[in-house]
Amino acid sequence: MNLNKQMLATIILLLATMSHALGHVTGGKLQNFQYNAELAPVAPIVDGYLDDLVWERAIPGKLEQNLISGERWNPSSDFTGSFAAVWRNGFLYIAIKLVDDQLETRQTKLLREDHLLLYVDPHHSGRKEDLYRYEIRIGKETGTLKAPLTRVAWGNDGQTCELSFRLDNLARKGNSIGFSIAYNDVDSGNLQHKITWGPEGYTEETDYLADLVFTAKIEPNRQQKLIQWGRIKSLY
Ligand SMILES: [Ca+2]
Ligand SMILES: [Ca+2]
Ligand SMILES: [Ca+2]
Repeated sequence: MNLNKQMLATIILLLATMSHALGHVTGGKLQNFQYNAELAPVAPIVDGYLDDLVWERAIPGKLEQNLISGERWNPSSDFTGSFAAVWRNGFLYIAIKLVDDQLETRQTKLLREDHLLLYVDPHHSGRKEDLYRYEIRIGKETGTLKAPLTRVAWGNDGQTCELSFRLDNLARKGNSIGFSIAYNDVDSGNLQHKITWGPEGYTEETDYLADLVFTAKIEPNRQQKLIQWGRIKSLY
């Protein structure tokens, strides 16, 4: 090995060791972390109650990553949370289930209240930009909604929630958007935890967003035909 090759090998080794030593979640690690939102045969009714058939079938994503410590969060009565997402006719629908031992919703400042923090990045920039951030107060449906968020509905005293985002042709089979969902848990007047859906090691400093991918096991047209056939059959 001549000197140049030796130097090059040393540099490569150093770089490899450095990136490993940093230990942060990088875009690379997030590549394998995604939520598949499946095409729904019928859109859910955005009323805050998760009794729609699509939510029974959707696979939940769990909020079990502590954004402050970077460690896994064990679901407990202190906080347990999950979400599911489906799409239909240009809309993304999100269902959320929350358990929180002390619900704090009567403060004037958002920081002193339990709230959800979502990022929906239709342009798939992959980064946490303010433009894509949605702060959702528990149990509250009033106020102007920032596009493309079109509706927020709560049920079961703030334990269930449904949201809809109008994404038009971005909600199509195979397309990906940036996505994140976290819960800021305020108990006894102080912020206790920030729990998110994310890979191990993911913290507040992680600038990258995971992917939400629009999937469809059956082609939309074929599925629509099947539904129509079901309707026809039910007439007899
Ligand atoms: Ca519903
Ligand atoms: Ca709590
Ligand atoms: Ca709380």
